[in-house]
Amino acid sequence: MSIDVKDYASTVPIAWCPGCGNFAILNSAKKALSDLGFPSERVVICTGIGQAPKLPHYMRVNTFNGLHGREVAAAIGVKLAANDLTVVVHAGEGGAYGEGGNHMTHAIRRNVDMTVVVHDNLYYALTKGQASPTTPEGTITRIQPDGVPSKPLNPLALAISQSCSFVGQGTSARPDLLAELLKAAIRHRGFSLVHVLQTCPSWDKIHTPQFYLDHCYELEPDYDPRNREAALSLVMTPGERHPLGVLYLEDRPLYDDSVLHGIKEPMRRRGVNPGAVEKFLDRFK
Ligand SMILES: Cc1ncc(C[n+]2csc(CCOP(=O)(O)OP(=O)(O)O)c2C)c(N)n1
Repeated sequence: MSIDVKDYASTVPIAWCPGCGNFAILNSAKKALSDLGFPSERVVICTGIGQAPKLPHYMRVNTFNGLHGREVAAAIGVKLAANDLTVVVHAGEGGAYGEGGNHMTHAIRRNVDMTVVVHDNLYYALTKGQASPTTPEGTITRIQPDGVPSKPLNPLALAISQSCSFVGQGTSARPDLLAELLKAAIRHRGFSLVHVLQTCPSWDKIHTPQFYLDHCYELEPDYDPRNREAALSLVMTPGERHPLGVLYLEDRPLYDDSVLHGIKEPMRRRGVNPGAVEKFLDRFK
């Protein structure tokens, strides 16, 4: 049964720039949870620092706001302690692929059951538009006046190459499509990466909503996301047009299951048994 989107409304004034793509992503995030019928108390959104990480401030939902780039690490802890909750991360591409690239890579490899939504606006937006891991090579910024000297990271190829269990791409210019993608990602059991091509009216005059409408296309219904070679070749030759939808799917055992040894009860209901802790420590004597 779906839940009224208004149930996720927060009274915190929104501090994003007018026209920011984050507004559309926020609406898609609320719509996805409302369509899934997930009450706000069943969801935890973990974030770090940046414009994207402000998202859960503008929703009535449990949240953990930690350090820049450490949102995925915090989310793993939350998921293992509260394994009955739905854990979602919202991060900028700077936090997710730059400062937090290590955590992201290893969380993908481990396959923790969570959804990571990366708002890729191509810049470090909060700190005034420096180049981020995905800024196109040669782009001139106020900090890179001679142009960005490095090639941009290819996060989709990285995720697929590491057998990420769910890899999807959406855009803030197509919020309804993004809401559907988020629903599929959250429903998926395993590590889901949703890469969102996001507009940033303050630092980027090129990648406007119209740009993404013109340069993105929906994957054909007969596209097979379980074909690894096809998925890799799709994202290794990015070109001018960006595919939207579920790019890659792989069923893998969950890290959560292997470390929790079948325990279904969340930690807050299990309580602490000092005898069990001592017994556990005895194994290392
Ligand atoms: C470890 C660490 N490095 C750098 C910073 C400074 N810092 C805070 S937010 C930010 C940029 C955020 O960019 P991004 O993660 O892409 O999110 P956006 O603001 O673009 O949504 C930076 C560089 C920090 N707080 N901590």
